[in-house]
Amino acid sequence: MASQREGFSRTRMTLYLGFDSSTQSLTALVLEVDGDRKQIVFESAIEFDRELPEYGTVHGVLPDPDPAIAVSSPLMWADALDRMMKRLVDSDLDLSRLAAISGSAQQHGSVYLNARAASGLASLDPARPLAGQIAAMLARPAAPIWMDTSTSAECEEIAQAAGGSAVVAQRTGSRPFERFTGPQIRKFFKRDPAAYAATDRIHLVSSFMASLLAGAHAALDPGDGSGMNLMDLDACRWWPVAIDATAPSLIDKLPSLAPSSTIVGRLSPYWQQRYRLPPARVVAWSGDNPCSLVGTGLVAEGRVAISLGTSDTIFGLMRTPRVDPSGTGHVFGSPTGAYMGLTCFKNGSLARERVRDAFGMTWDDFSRALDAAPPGNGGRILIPWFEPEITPSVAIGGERRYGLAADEARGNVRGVIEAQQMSLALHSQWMGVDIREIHATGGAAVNRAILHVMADVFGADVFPFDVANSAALGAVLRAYHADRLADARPIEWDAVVADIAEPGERARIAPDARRHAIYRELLRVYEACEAHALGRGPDPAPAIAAWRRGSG
Ligand code: XUL
Repeated sequence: MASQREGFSRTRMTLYLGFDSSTQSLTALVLEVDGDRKQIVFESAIEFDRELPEYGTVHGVLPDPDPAIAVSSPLMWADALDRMMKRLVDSDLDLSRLAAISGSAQQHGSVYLNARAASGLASLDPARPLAGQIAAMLARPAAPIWMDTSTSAECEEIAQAAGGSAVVAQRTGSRPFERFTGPQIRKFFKRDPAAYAATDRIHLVSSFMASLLAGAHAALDPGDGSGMNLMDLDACRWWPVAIDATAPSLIDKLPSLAPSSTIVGRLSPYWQQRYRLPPARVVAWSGDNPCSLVGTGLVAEGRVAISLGTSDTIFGLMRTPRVDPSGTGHVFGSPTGAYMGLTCFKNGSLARERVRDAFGMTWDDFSRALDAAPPGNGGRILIPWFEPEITPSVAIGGERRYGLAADEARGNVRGVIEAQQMSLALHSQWMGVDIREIHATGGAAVNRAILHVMADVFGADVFPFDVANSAALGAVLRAYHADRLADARPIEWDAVVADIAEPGERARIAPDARRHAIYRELLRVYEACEAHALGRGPDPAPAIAAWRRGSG
């Protein structure tokens, strides 16, 4: 009897696969669903620099003498996908139960394919590795990614042609931003018109990866489409004004837009034959931030997540879109069909690493140094723009220090973490959320010393998420949600995230009221230092001195 029951339940068990193609690695998660029970049964990551050194990336980026340029290799991403599939079939999972696959990808990056791609993707040779076959389909070997800051002129041109930055922000959710795909496309068209003309399809990283799985050009979801400065956010359609302002014939080169839950195809014969995989549904991929929204359980308004990854981001769901009047934030589509507000900071994990490495520390040393310096750092401020910054917009990198010596280990450690958290607090005020609860994710969210500073700066409860990769978790949950919808057995979003993308009360980090009071005052000092560093405000020394007197 028992074995019969087991046998019955096994047949109902379904597997879902979610990827996250991020700046520095490709992660895969497998979710097993058995009735209401969900669990992650496989998790693996391929780190590009270490495991695919033949592509020559540093932190996932191809080195370039110009610090404003950041490009990567689409072939490396394809190679990682191929190798990850091999890892999956070499595991002991019964992949015949695989029902659907989806994915998350770094936002804004673009892949340029020629006219050979349409037939080439459909007729890949299963005996040969993927990357070598994709090479002939590229109209441009390199893919510009979100870290690129080289398109200020194009942002200006697009804004002018489309009626001004504010109009672009109102329509697309963001003013023209250097890393956004439209300005990147315009730069490519201006620099290399012949290669632009030979481009048949411009994918985002997300729709490129989905196309590799489906063996056909895949549609783009509004979550990632809204990171292009090309999509009408309300209508979820391409906005002709922005398209015309960007490059000629662009409309013919863009993928179609479709809701996030769209099944863009079935796992192609290439994968079925190469790895004996079933014809699982391929669900539209989305951007890492829209996926993380689901992966951190933010399917209702009022809470925010902070992701401490290569970039640091703060985001939350919005029922109705509110555009940032200061022009630093973004409104993206959410996979749930609503919207999300987001602010992105480029000097995230690489800035933390810069400070750690400058003093030859391990992460444990770093945490100890952080705890050893007092909250408020004695009024010593570090503005951590080691690289050109997105928020606020800083074209030429270079950190600034106020009352802080460059060789003072503890002060610099405390300085970088406090600055990042104060900047997150300052530049997310436009979202209008009274932040009481923060879901912390991304690699650095395992560091409780950092999360204590986060809780104290925001005066909010911080819940670290168990799965470091909330983007991959969001992707796999999206696969589950879309598969149920396609089977005409729809499931509500709060049921999708229940028991798996919910904060654990035990891990809660509560703010300290006294420290929060210190940061409330220090935030104004930080703001003054930032204004000064941007050349928009007076010397903040009097503000720092006044804070020191007040806190002493
Ligand atoms: C968001 C952004 C980054 C990337 C990182 O606008 O640029 O968070 O998505 O992968």
